[in-house]
Amino acid sequence: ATKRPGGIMKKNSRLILALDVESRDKANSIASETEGIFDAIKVGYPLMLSEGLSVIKELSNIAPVIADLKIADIPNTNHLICNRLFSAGAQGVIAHAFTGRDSLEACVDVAKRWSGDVYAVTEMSHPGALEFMAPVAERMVMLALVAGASGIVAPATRPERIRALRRAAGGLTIISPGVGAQGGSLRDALEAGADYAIVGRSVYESANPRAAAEALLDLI
Ligand code: FNU
Repeated sequence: ATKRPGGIMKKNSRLILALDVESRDKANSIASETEGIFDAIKVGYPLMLSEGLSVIKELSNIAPVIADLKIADIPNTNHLICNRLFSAGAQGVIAHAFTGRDSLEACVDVAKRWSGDVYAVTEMSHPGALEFMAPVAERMVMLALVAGASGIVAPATRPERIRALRRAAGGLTIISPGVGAQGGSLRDALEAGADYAIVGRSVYESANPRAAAEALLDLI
């Protein structure tokens, strides 16, 4: 399970499916085809803006859902956003850390009420994250710790950075996107200290998502 009490994500495959498809039917069919493989399903703007928040409840019948809206507002607005996501059935939310302690704590306050999880974004996986995020990523990890987040998001595209952020993060859960389509290696990310790898396109764009997901399992 996630390391903060309250989390219900079971650490099994250590794989999280990023379901960035834009239709409910596609989302449900991929989630059903791959049922039992992923420890959680991450949904973000593409699916929620296409189909609304109700997809969260549907998918949560298959696996715990992490809502990835990279929440980044003032504390009151963060509070309102988190309440909507948890009441829609999310088990966890992803929030930016760069907004500072009060904003992140607002998310954690709401999450605790729902026994849910907050994952704070520290350093993103794309090249542009080297401009502003990487230089302060360790400080954002410290912020995640003091704010009481369950975990952090760290880049599978740069395993050496996962290693560094793991040193700062202690027992926080690390979830790590960038495997496959963005060039990151699943094994390297997990070996560097990620608890979970997040995988999107290399599964949902595959002609056979279940086979693609099973191929990842074989690597672990
Ligand atoms: P795939 N994602 C990411 N990098 O890729 N939430 C980050 O630093 C981050 C994320 C998400 O590349 C991205 O939005 F904080 O198709 C997408 O949903 O495997 C997923 O992780 C990666 O998808």
